[in-house]
Amino acid sequence: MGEFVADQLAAWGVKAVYGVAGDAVLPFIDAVQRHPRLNFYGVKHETAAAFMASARAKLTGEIGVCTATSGPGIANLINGLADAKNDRAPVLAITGQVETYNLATNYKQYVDQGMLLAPVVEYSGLIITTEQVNDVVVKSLRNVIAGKTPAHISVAMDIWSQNTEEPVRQFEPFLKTQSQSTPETIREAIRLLNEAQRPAILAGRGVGRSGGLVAGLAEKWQSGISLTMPAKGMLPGDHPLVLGGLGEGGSAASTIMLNEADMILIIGATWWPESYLSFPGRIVQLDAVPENIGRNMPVSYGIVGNIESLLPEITTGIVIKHKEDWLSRLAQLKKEWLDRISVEITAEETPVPPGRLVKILEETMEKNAVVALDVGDHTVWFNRIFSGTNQTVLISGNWRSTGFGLPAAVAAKQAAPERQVVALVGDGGMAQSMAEFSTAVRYRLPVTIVVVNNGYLAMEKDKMQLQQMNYETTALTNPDFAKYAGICGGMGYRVENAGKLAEILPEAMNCGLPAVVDVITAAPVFPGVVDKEAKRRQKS
Ligand SMILES: Cc1ncc(C[n+]2csc(CCOP(=O)(O)OP(=O)(O)O)c2C)c(N)n1
Ligand SMILES: [Mg+2]
Repeated sequence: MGEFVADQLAAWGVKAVYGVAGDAVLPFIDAVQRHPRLNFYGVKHETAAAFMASARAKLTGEIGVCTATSGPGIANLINGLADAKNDRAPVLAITGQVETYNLATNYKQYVDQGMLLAPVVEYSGLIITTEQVNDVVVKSLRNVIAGKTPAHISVAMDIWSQNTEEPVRQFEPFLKTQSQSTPETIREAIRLLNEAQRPAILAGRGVGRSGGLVAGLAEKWQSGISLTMPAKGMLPGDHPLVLGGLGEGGSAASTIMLNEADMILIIGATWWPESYLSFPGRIVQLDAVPENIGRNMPVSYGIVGNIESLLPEITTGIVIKHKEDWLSRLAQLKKEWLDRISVEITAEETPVPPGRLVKILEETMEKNAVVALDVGDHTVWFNRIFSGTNQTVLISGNWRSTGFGLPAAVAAKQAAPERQVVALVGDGGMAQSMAEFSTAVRYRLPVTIVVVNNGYLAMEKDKMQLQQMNYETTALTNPDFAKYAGICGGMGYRVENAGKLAEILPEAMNCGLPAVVDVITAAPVFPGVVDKEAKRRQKS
């Protein structure tokens, strides 16, 4: 049975399975290891296995697979599957279950797995006879591909040893058929866009490789561009029309532009931080997924289809109208913003200011690096300062789990060995996932983990501090992360001074081993939070 499942996965393009061994899945793991087109990655924690499957799916678009045993194994998968569900990453979880005759009893490690995972997967199948296998496995794969959503199958332990005569079902390419708006709908959208006097574009992860096309449209339409965090790097940040990120971690330029615009075209984004957007104008939204239209924002018109093919059509339909006043307003906003953050990226040396750390990291990394982010103050600093050239940003976008960055980096390096992979993680997130550093060592994956060591769960500290709460418990008791990297068999560096950082980072990135750069960083209250609090006080 293990062979059948492995063959079926390979036939549908799966290349890697991440998991932790446990007796209810051993035959499956064995079959994956023996399969010529599959690789099994034994990791330390099932949550990391699910994060890796999710990160791989986000980076490559292929199905990411994770596996775990029954009971505690599957319980640990939940967080990573929730991440996949929230960011629409195609992930399949395969778990073992107790023997058929122990189902629904209080036998050790039994839990109703379908019920346990119900909120985080679209479909959960249980295989208790060989006759079902084909249907359940293919149904789960179809769900994952067509719905871009996680699915789950569990296999009762005694079924693994039985054989099935079922043939492997070939991949069904029609499942990838995209929804497509009619030509009339597209024409009407273009007509609307041509009415704009002060246009703005909000571009998100769905832009993918079409960053150049977005820039082309913006140039002709004479609009500014705001980027959500996963879209950073899809368009060069130094393009004059790119005004930065959006929301708490974003740029004031971008927020002001979106509020002063009379029309916003949202392309491949669902992020709409309401408290930043009192936008009264019209919104046109373009997305590959129909249900994303109007998901989080009041949209007046939607177009659905392949972004790469629709953008040139829309651009062609735009009638050039000169919008000098708007363009000079955009230039002014961008300049004011760059002036404001220039102080942050050149600030005092010790401990390293977070803005300066992000800038040096950006200057050091390759133009097409993969950057895996964790969740915390360092993430909003990244959003604020990172301009981007052609990098891919991996992030736990909507679920926002700490501990995502390191496993995501490991999966990225293994999926795209030719690309430089850097993770930017907080000391809190590092502590949650640091066991996976030895996974990087084991599989010889030279990733660079930059630890923003500010001694706190700073994002939570900021909030507690501003609300006059006792924030003592957010202080961290950190081990020496650089030494830890060394004893795992990787390279470890500790940096206390910004000048040194510019020297050490390239060394770490080129050392050929997994490396940790532990950067002793300042923890100022994030300026976006200060601004938000000032606004709140003004109102009350
Ligand atoms: C799994 C999980 N637990 C808790 C949180 C709440 N949380 C959000 S940011 C943050 C702080 C993370 O601290 P650290 O990794 O040190 O990053 P910093 O904010 O200091 O840059 C926490 C605990 C979360 N998002 N996910
Ligand atoms: Mg921290």
